[in-house]
Amino acid sequence: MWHLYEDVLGDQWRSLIYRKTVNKLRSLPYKVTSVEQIREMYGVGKSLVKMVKEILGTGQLQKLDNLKAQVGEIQVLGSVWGIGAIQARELYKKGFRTVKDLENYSSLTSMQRMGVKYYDDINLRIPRDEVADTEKFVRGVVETLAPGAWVNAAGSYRRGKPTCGDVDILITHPDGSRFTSLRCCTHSSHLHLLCSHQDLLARLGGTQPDMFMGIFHFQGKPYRRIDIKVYPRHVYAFALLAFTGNDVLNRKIRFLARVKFGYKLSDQGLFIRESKKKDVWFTESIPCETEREIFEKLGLDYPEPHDRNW
Ligand code: DCT
Ligand code: MG
Repeated sequence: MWHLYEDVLGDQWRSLIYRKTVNKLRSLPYKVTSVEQIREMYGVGKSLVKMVKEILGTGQLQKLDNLKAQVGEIQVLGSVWGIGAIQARELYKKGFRTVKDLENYSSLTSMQRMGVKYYDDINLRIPRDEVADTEKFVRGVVETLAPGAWVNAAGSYRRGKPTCGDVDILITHPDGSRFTSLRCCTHSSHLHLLCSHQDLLARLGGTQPDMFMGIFHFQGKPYRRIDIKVYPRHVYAFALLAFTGNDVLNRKIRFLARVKFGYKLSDQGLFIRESKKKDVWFTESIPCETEREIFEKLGLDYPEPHDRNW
């Protein structure tokens, strides 16, 4: 209950009470087999005695089961595309319990409405062949906008997974002047081009011009989630590393970069700390043309993408 209140429900106060209680019970030199053993303890109230009694008598705790059910419903609401953990809790407080409940809720953003509408489809895994076909299709569209552009499917696809949760596509152009026209491909007017092109149907999600988050419907397959990100060539290796993942590897190497060298690693580069004390970094990244170079700069062995499934 301590963890559910803290991690999912964001109720720090209740979490603290349970944490204290758990630690207190854990610190006892004996296993509690009767409520009499705790009744007189400092800070033990009636409700805790009641709960311990229930656990000792039935091996269960109804309050925990209820809380787990509530948390499960909040997590489902939070799994809708565009709805975060905090909003999921707010929606739950407003009385929403299932994704279906959200269908006619007018206060959702357009992204969230699409997340609700295509919820079942989006939750299906995508066979990697379909990701490859999508990458090929996007490459074809991008080629018409900026010939010579690089288009790579990253994420779990690049790590060799047989199925993927979404399609993560990264784009750059080795020629800086061409890159400008490429950035335009994620602007809404150009998205129209993408949308009307064959079956690629998508909506602008983010406000940044170099990012497109959408849902597409390709060749009669289920509706799928796609993220398309456009980076300048000089940070492309960092972007490719970050969006190949997996997330655990990213956390690990970012942590290592920080503690070993005081560097900040992100999808935008590898930055040297400007001042020893403050969280201030130089804005210019250490140049790295390839992912291998990034690992070298961090003194780490280079893992092939399929060895990055930690
Ligand atoms: N990522 C990260 N931290 C996160 C989430 C993602 O660093 N919390 C990075 C690593 C993977 C990449 O972004 C793409 O993210 P997802 O598409 O969410 O993950 P995936 O590894 O591609 O897995 P899935 O098959 O579920 O899409
Ligand atoms: Mg992915």
